[in-house]
Amino acid sequence: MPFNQPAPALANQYTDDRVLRSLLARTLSPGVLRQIEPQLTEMGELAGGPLYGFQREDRLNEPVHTPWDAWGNRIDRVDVSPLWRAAEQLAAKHGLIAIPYERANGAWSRVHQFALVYLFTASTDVYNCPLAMTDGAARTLSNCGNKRLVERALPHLTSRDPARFWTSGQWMTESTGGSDVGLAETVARQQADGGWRLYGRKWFTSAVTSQMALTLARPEGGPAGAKGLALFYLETRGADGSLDHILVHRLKDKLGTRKVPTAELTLDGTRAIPVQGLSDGVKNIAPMLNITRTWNSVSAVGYMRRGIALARDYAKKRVAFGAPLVEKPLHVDTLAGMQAEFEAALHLTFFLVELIGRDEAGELGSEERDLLRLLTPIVKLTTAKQCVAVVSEALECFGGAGYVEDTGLPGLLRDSQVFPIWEGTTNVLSLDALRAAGSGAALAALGTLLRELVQRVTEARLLAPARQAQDACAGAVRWLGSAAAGGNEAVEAGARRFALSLGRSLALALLARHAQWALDVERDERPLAAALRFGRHGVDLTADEELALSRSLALD
Ligand code: MFK
Repeated sequence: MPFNQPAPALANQYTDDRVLRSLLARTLSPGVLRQIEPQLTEMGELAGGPLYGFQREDRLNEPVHTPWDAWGNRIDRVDVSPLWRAAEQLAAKHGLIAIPYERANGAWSRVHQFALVYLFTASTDVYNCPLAMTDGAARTLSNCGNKRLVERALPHLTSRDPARFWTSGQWMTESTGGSDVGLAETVARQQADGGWRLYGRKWFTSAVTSQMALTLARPEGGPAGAKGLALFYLETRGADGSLDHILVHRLKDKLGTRKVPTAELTLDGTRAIPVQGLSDGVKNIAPMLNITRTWNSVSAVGYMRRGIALARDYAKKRVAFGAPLVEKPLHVDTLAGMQAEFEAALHLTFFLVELIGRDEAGELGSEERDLLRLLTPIVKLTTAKQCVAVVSEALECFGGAGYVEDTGLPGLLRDSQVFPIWEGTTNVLSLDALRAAGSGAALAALGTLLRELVQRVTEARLLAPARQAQDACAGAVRWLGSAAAGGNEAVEAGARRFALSLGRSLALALLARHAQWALDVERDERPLAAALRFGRHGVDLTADEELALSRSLALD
């Protein structure tokens, strides 16, 4: 027999996940954990077993757009992959959207939901995209005070019955820009009967198969910019089941997220209802953005975990130069570096999730709400960058096999590359973080949080990383003060380094706090190792280059 390399395999993705289990054991009360654990175990079994197998079988299936039927009628039918159809059923049955709206576990309902999402995500070919938008729409409608829309859509969006369950699109991007949304050209025209119809081209609509969408349009004659846009609710199909004056031109030919039917479409008189007045559309859709950005963070951590789980299993099996890779010091060191990034990202993300749950349960004061606003873009941009680096490294752990399509590994990297782009690029979110830092209240709250986290650390080996986290955060805040004295250009040029420093220093402080707990309660030194290693990777990026020199370097 010729030599064959062994394929990697996955265990139950919940019971096998020391980091998630330890985080939940520290965060949740024993009663809540006992109650949700069977569901997590079931999802972990699905994710590591049948769904992972299904995903590999389904690898070549992509959504298909059929513009016309055989008799020349425009139908714009979009068929999604078999795994996507199964994922929709599973998502409804497991309450992936319902859980935070039912709020059975009060402030901890978001942790419950996102622990399941984290397990579900890497085995379902980015079905988390429509789910993210559905959750965002449910949150936005719940906040908006529009009773008619709440009563119409919320029972569908939060249903556990697959037959009643709806997903929602978030149709913002136009060819004028995915970042500069205020340039949107879609127009809303009021009809004689008082209703509204939308006219315009939406350039990046993930996913076009949803039953409804929240979208932006400018009421005719309204002022330019973000303020002049209004937030509209639309249902994609009329009573006869056909698309409501929506023409699907084509599906995007994307680097990754190939299973997501992202479409270019024209709204040619689609009926729509203003959600919340006739202006301030960007501001009114912001609750949706903040939820989908959180899904982005959770998904990024889920993909990191998947890459590491596969690479670790393979390292136990793959023999090279006379020994399995797990006995090779350099390979082990590489895995340790990936694991440290992942552990930091998981603690950072679930801290944000905890804040959202407490906010929705009415437990946050104004300082913590400012902190939540600041951390949403920071966690998204930090984890997205980590994910691409970790998943790229995971592919390298397989050598050439990581570069071969039918291993399923290249798709992981292609999908990961969407996380820093979707829902605001790293730079756009860095600028958003500056906006959220605004008056200084959020930064003051972050400083207080860092002090509290660091105070809980007593283990001698953890004192240095804890101090490093606190110093880096304080240094970033000081940098902002001194850069501001140099004018807007200096602040903007350093915004990404500032945001990443805040994200990484908070991640390190959370990791150090957890490591202390794990030493005390679980007698486990691995989180300590993660904190030391993550600290060595660096958390303070604010060191300023000379502006004019950087400019000449970039534009040469
Ligand atoms: C794996 C799962 C991932 C999920 C997949 C989902 C796929 C969805 C596909 C997509 O739709 S991707 C497209 C996503 N697009 C973006 O994320 C937009 C990126 N651009 C931005 O985020 C810009 O920062 C923004 C458009 C919001 C800035 O626009 P402007 O024109 O500069 O508006 P401005 O004046 O800064 O903000 C308008 C108001 O909104 C301000 O409030 P005021 O009027 O009271 O001053 C802002 O403070 C407020 N605002 C903006 N962003 C906010 C926010 N408020 C709360 N939270 C935010 N994030």
